[in-house]
Amino acid sequence: MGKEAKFDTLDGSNVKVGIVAARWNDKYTYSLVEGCRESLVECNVKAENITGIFVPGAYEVPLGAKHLLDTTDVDVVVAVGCLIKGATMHFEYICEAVSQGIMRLNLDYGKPVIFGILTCLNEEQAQERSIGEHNHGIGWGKTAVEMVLLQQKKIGM
Ligand code: CRM
Repeated sequence: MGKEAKFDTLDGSNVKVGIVAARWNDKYTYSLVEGCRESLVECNVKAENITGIFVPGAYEVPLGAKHLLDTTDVDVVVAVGCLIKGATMHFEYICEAVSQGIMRLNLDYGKPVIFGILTCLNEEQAQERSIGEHNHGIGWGKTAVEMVLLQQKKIGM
């Protein structure tokens, strides 16, 4: 078994998805959102069932995700950001806070919040993972649909 589910096993026609994305490093985050949207469409998620919002930076992403969970009827949120290490400790603090914040939402709400945050040591790593055929957003869209179907017991092992 591969590490990713196949598109034809993921019927997202009744799945409602929220996407919250950071504008920091928008060259990468916008491409990640596009990849995510494309894979949602490939899983038959309807355009009207996708709600997207932007927030300033990755640090704001967990609160943006919480906002979607509180104010919409989404089944899942894809949390998108791109952190690139700079000269200070800022990167480490934000990475830790964001990953903790996103896991907390998963367990508090009992709904999947997909960790779509790139934590890169340099621009090259961000580029490789967000633009072109290795756009990680594609996998995050599929993961979102898979987790909802798992919760709805529509797919299993
Ligand atoms: C990001 O997504 N955000 C970055 N931010 C912004 C941060 C947040 C602000 C306000 O709360 O702190 O929006 O998420 C950064 O400030 C930095 C700078 C890091 C540094 O070395 O000065 N980087 C990012 C980032 O890479 N990605």
